[in-house]
Amino acid sequence: MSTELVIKKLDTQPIAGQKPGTSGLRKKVTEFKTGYYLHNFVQSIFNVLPPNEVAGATLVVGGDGRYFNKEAIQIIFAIAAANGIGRVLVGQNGLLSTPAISAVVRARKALGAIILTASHNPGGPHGDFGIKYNIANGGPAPEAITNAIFAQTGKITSINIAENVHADLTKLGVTEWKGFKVEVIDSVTEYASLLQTIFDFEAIKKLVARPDFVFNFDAMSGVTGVYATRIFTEMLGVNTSNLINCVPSEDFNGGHPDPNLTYAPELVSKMEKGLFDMGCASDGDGDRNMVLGKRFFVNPSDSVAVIASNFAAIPYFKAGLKGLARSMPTSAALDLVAKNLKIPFFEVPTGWKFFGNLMDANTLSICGEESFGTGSDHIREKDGIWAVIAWLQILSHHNTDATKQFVSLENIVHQHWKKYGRNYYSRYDYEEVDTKLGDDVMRQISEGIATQKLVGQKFTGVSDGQSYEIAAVDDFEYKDPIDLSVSSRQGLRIRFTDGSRIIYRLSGTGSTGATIRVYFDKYESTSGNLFSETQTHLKSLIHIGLELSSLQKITGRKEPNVIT
Ligand code: G16
Repeated sequence: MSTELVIKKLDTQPIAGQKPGTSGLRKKVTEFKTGYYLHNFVQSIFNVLPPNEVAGATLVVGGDGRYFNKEAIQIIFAIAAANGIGRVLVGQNGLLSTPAISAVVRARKALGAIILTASHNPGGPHGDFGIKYNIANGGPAPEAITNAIFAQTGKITSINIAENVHADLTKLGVTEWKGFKVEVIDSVTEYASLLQTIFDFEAIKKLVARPDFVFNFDAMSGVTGVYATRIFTEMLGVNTSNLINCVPSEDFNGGHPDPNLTYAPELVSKMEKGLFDMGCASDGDGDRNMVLGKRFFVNPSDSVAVIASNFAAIPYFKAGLKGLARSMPTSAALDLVAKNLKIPFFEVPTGWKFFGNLMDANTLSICGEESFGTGSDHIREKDGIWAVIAWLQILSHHNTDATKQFVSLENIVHQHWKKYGRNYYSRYDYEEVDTKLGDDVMRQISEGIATQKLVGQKFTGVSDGQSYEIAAVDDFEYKDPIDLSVSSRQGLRIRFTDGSRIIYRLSGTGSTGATIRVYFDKYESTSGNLFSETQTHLKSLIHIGLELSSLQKITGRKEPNVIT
């Protein structure tokens, strides 16, 4: 006989500021631990979901293992039980990467998932925490749902909670109450099985075994350590000594688990020394990826374009691609691949949630974002490990004859540029800027956009002497072609007559002040200069972008914190 649930109602009141950003609600851990901050948000999710869909349904819960993950999971069990959920699937020790959660939701036909992560933001007692709701397709809830959850947080008065629900997260198996179960599942198995149906692991094993190819992976002390150990080592034969920072840590060992050139210094310096042929990193929750060749950085915008143009190397795409998509600030390299393949192409706002509808409507196979996100319709989240294996598969495809000279990652990207031309691309991040100053920078540009007075302005490039003329300016708006919903104010866009673009956005994933992002994209055709250094090549465009926004004058910042 299983135990009856002891359910009670807690009185609460609305807490200001619980508006989900680009990808869920992210705040300091200290805020999440105060009073009913977490409880209120979780109950607000249930207040939005139709009770008949919740009754007896399966919910997936897990996170990237950051500080407060385990306590938050127990609170979610108790609230889920009291709101009628029938079964919660949770990763062992509370660990499930964001892509693995998406895979489990789909495989188990769950109602949805609650994901506990602040992604690439630092963790620990003074770091960030985050929560987001994913729907039954395994992807992030669309804006209509996140807006409804936010509206609930503004009027919530009570929380339903089961007093006697607590489950041991360390042991696989089921704990049961009357009408409610918690099942602790292996964090890796279901996700790894899915990847085995997508890629040719045998071919990759042969690549990994080559003496002239050394691979290295940095999990940045995030959740992917658990996946890397099982998938790269046990399934693909990578030596354990080539995996670094693969033990998940509650504070990411004091690091900033953001796989980019600034925050993954250990891997970047090894790659610059030429120690490995391929080096990759993933973020806290395993959905972002960075791919490096020997002394060579693969820009994320190029990465998705190269994967798409080499789709035939990946068994999952053997029937061809349905369509391609990128977020608006991502470079236009992918557009050229779609054009060449004569398949549909979509430009969506920043945020993986915008790809879900297109995938569900069978019009999208591969998509990516400049923010180190790459993925496909195998799930509804971006997928760091998938992207790394996609590159391994492409390398193995180009190197089937072991007697020939090794075709490197750099060779493959260079071949791509020679075929399509190159989009020189860079992003400048100014982090933790005073919120008002961030708004002032955006206002400076948006006024010129509103009055259209920027159109027709001409500049002479400070370093290349080239003439740049503004052709069009707007604040990007997206109409979802499937559900026809409209998302406005998605980034200030300045387009030049030669196709170059400068884009300004405020990040929606930070927790302190404003992070200003400025994106630069300049196309060089196949007959142009394809092999310049990126910052040198973009110097004139960057200068124009900083001048137009008065960014340095308004914020007092001479340099960005991160340059990609
Ligand atoms: C999230 C979203 C991505 C987005 C990124 C950056 O990623 O899922 O789609 O590109 O944030 O957003 P922002 O520029 O607003 O900071 P993640 O990995 O943080 O969940």
